Amino acid sequence: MRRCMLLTILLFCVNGMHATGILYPRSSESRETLSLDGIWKFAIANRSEQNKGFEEKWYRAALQHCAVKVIDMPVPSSYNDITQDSNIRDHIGWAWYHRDFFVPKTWKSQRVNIRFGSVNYFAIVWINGVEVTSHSGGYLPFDVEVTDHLKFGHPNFITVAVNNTLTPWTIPQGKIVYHNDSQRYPAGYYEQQYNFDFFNYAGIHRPVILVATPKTYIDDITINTTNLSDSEGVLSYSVELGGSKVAAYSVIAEVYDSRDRLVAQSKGLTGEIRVNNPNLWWPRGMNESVGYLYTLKIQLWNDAKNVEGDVYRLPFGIRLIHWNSTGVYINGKSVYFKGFGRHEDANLRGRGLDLVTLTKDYNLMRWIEANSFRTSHYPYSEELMDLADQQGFLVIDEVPAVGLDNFDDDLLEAHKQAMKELIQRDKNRPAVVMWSIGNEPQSQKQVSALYFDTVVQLVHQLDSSRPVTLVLNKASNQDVASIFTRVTNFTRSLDLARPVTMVLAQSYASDLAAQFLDVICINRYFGWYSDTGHSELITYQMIKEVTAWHDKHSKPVLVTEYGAGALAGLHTDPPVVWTEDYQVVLMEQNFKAFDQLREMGFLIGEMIWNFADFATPQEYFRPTGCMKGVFTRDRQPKFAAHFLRRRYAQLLY
Ligand code: BDP
Repeated sequence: MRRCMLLTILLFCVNGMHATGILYPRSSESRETLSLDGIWKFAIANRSEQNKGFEEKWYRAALQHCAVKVIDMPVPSSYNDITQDSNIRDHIGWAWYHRDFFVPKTWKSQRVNIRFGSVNYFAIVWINGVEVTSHSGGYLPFDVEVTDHLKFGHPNFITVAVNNTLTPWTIPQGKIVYHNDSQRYPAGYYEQQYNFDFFNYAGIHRPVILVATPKTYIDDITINTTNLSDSEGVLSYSVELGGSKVAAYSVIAEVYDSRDRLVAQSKGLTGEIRVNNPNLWWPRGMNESVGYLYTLKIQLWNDAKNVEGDVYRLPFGIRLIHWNSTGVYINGKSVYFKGFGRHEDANLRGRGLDLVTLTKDYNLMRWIEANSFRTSHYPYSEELMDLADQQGFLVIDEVPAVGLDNFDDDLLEAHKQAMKELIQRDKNRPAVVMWSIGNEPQSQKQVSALYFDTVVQLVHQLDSSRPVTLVLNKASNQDVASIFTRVTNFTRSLDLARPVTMVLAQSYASDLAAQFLDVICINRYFGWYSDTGHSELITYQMIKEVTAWHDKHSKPVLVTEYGAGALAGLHTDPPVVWTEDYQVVLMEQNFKAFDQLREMGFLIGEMIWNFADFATPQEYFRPTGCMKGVFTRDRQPKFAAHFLRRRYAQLLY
């Protein structure tokens, strides 16, 4: 593990790698869980004293006994919006968390793991003053065995140092910019910049859970549907065990239906299971039965002693995906995605897991008759993904590789690691029907071709059962871009009174990544970022654009973003940008294009940007946030939501 503690703002550390599995903590007859969520103690390190916590070893004792101002902080939550203090909201660098906890005596004979759902971005964890693990990457779980560090039947304490600094080698990327202009900035002044528009919320974002298992334990489970016939579903499964006496145990695999009836079984670490007359997992709207889940019960058995060992129950669905040049198919039926780009974002808790917002969002997505969403622009919580499995939402599962720019080996390693961790976490989820390896990279750069080829190959190798995509937005290649910029500036210098426009139909020409993908996803803001206010061009431009991508690559195309900002309550007629009215007009014009493109046979979906308004960094063109939601940030419908609902209700597969 590489640790660069001193120069924290240049932090680019490699993960403390865990073994293999990262199974969600579930209790069973052999497993107990203990949540460490609640109010923790919290402090930030001052800008000028970033290393003080390490120098003074704040992890050796309770934070409230250290020379730092300590406040209460809920876990899970982002820390940014909890106080009135802009230093905390805009903090860059180290933040410290601490809490006490008690471990029952009965756990002494067990193996105990600690598991974090996610900490943004880099985390170091100490138990009772001893460092036990570290992790980089803000949106994926990590765990580590802590048995030897715990005091059973006694109080314990945990300290977590969190660093939100983004660098050119983190996923997503950012950079620390020093301002040397002494006329305007005091000496040493720096800021964090990043290539995306969502606020870089930080902290312990998802649950912290202690898990006690037997010493020989189930470390990982993989299950896949390999074949479907009218009367049978064929599954392949594999199990990985951990611990020292693995050889003493055999594995029993049993499949239960949703009413808890045993329907099939097998033995061994790997094997095939056949389920007669299976209830297939179907997404919303494609079948009367939606989101049907079975349970795979894996049980270890000690033959010599004739006793049961570890037991884990994994929900899974029986379904097959395939794809070709014009479509994606679930259980043989072609899919049309009608859904959203979203964010995990809510008032006060920022990006922290919030079951209230999460549940409300599913209610809204069902109300509006969506069937899908993309986890733009990072993996969402496992609690959220569970409901997608259960409610039959199709998910395009995205890593946090948003806006990638320089493509060097260190970045590639971090990107590959994030992909591995995402697939490890979500591989068994029926709702996940596509992997997205990123959003809007500079894919016109020559160097990006080899880079994305490598990432796609890795994903195919890790999981050949799902298509791979990357969300593209290239407008033109760099040379062309600079020529266009110069022509535009020149035109403006001749006539300031009129807007300058150009129809962007060449975007497909400059991109170098689409050739490696199974499905092409594109983001297009016609009538908003280009030809602002010219809604009459949208249908024409969208049809040209999508057709060009398909013609060039012979692959299905999905529009993953289109949309307009709208301030709830603002109206004009005729509509102008930023009003609710214009948002609806823009949608209407896009819908006309989508309808024609569907008839042409290769458009496989439309996802409006965004489900709800969300927080951004402070920018003069974003009034407190991105306002492209069809719902407000507190989940009330804009005019657009009703309009979208009418469309989604009529759109069939
Ligand atoms: C797209 C990005 C998305 C932004 C959106 C916007 O993918 O994250 O929020 O633009 O500017 O390019 O609203």
